Amino acid sequence: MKAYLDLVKNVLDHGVKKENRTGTDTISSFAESYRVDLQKGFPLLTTKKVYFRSVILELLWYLRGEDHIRWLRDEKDCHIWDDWADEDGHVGPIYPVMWRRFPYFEREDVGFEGDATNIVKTVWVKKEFDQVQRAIDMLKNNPNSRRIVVSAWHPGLLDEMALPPCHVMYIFNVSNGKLNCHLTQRSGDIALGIPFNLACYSALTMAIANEVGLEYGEFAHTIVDAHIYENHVEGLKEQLTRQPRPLPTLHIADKPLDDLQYEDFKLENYDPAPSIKFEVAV
Ligand code: UFP
Repeated sequence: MKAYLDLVKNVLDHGVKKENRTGTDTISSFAESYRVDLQKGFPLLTTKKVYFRSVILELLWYLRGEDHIRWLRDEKDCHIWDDWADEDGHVGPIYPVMWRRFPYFEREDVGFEGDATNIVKTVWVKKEFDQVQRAIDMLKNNPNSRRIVVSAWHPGLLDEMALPPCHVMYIFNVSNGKLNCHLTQRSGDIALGIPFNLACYSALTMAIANEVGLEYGEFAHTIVDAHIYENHVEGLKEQLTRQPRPLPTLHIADKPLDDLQYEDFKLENYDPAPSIKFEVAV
C-alpha cells in the first residue's frame, strides 16, 4: 500500500523532534492525510503482517457499547487494550460508549396536578444516544446529508476515560452511490496505531455500506499529530525497503451490523511480508 509508505516517508522527511508524555520522543508532522479506494482491495498492510483478528475484534468491541474490555480480553483472548484497563477491565466511557450510548441530559418539564399556581418543575433526565444507528438511519433515508457524523469526543467525560479518544470523529459521505468515510485523528502512532486504525475504519465502512445498500467508496484519514516514536524509526525504514504486494480481499457476511461475529469477516489472499516488532509507548 503506497499511501501508507508515503505517509511514513512524509513524517520522516518533514517531521520535527518532539517530547511527549511517554518519555520516548517522536518525530512528528502536523496534519498528514492520505486516502485509499476500498474497491481496490482491503487496505491491510502487506509490507508487514498486521493481525487481522485483532483489527476485527477491536471493531466488534467498539460496536458493543461497553465501558470495559472483558469481552475482548477474557472471552476473545485479545490483549490490545489491556495496558489501558484496570484489573476489572474498565476503560471508562471511550469509543464503545460514545458510539452506541453517548450520554446526554434532556430537559423535562414536570407539572404538578391540581396545583393552582401552575408551578412547573424542570428535571434533567439522563439519556443515551446511539450515534452509529443514527448514521445508518441517515444513510438510508437521507444519504446526501452532510451531517452524518459520529463523535467520540466528550469534553465533560475526558477525565473518566482511560485515554482521550485518538480517533476523535468520523463522517460518512455518499457520492455516486458509494459510501466514503473520513476519519479525523488527533494523535496517530504511525508504526503501531495507524495500520490498525486504517484497517478498522475501512472494515467498518464496508460493513455499513453492506447494511445500507451502497457500493464501497474511499476511506480518507487526517492525522493531526502524525508521529513516529524514535525507537520505531529503524523498523519503519526496513519496511520502506519492502515492495507492497497485492492487497487482500475482505468479504463480510450479509447480516445486520449488530449480528456480525469475527467469523463473518473472511479475509482472502493476504500474503504479507513478516511482522516487525515495535514497542508500545504507554
Ligand atoms: N494511538 C494511535 N491509535 C489509536 C490509539 C492510540 O495511534 O487508536 F488508541 C497512539 C497515538 C499516541 C498514543 O502515540 O497512542 C496516545 O497518546 P496521546 O494521548 O498522548 O496522544
